[in-house]
Amino acid sequence: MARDTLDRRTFVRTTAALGVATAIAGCSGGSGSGDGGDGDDGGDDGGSDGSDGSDGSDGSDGGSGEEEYLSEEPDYDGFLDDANNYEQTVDMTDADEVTVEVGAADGLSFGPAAVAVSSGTTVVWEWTGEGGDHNVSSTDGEFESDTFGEEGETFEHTFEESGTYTYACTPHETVGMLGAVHVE
Ligand SMILES: [Cu+2]
Repeated sequence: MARDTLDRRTFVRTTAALGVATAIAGCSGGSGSGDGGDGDDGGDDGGSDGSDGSDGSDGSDGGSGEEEYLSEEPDYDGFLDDANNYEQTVDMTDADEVTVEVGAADGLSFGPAAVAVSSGTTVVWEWTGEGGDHNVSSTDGEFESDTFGEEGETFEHTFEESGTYTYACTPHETVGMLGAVHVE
């Protein structure tokens, strides 16, 4: 009996240690400030070790939470095919104001790269200071920021009309610094 318990505890501890090692290894890809951004590399092996109580209830109030994706991906006409940090469109249609990082993940990304908002929503792009000089330049010319490199700079645009808006960072457009806002 006693030994049985002990064995099980050892097993649990070993498993936990392994889980930690895996988590650490999983993070080592992207130097820093991982805002949940490690999702795109092989999240499907062994599935998101929820281990330490990341219950987050049904929350969306803390910010650092799980991202919800649109159930049906908008048609970006291939624009985001080479976009860094893009996997799916993050559903932020409940928010009045949405922040997108400029210089997310590896520094040459928008974060989230694709976001869905409701019409009337203001999107605030906020520079992280990573990756050099960036701007936000819409494909159809509807909005364009200045070019900044410093952390904390911001640019905003309010999307009144539904539709799909694509944009790029002009200096890094050719290396995949692309983004989109889908307005519902
Ligand atoms: Cu850039």
